[in-house]
Amino acid sequence: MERTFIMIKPDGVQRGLIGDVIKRFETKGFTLVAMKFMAVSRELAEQHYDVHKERPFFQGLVDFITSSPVVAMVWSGEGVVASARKIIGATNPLTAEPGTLRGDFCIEVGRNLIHGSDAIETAQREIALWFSDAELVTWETHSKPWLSE
Ligand code: DAT
Ligand code: MG
Repeated sequence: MERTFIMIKPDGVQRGLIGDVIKRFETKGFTLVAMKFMAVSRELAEQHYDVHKERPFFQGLVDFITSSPVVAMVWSGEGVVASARKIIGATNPLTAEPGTLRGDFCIEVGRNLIHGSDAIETAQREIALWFSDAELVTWETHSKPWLSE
């Protein structure tokens, strides 16, 4: 089954929005595979955002992600990578549609609440970076027949 990596960034944790974020993925019908509350090392932050290392905002982004704890998660479901990106909304919260997490809960790109993998291959790389195989839990929700035919 398709999986994606989701991280509630330090602003989401500090602002008490952990529950709101998790609720959106739960009520949509996706399945939680792994979750941990953690401080992020500089090394992990730099690896996670490696694709942006030449961008002017890179150092500030790494400083921000390592400044306070985050909630790292893996969610699974058919089409979860693209669907999670829609639930999250545009990178700039001011252009993110109302109803999306960024559209509803934040106002600046540097404090945009949440990360979600942008493609299936990216998700595989990020899940392997943040979680060991043993931390990924295989289980079946009792709601399965009520969510899918
Ligand atoms: P996304 O998080 O929507 O995948 P991205 O991969 O382009 O967006 O950028 C990663 C993060 O870097 C983004 O969530 C916030 C930060 N960022 C992106 N563009 C920025 C900018 N122009 N100024 C400051 N921070 C930026
Ligand atoms: Mg991205």
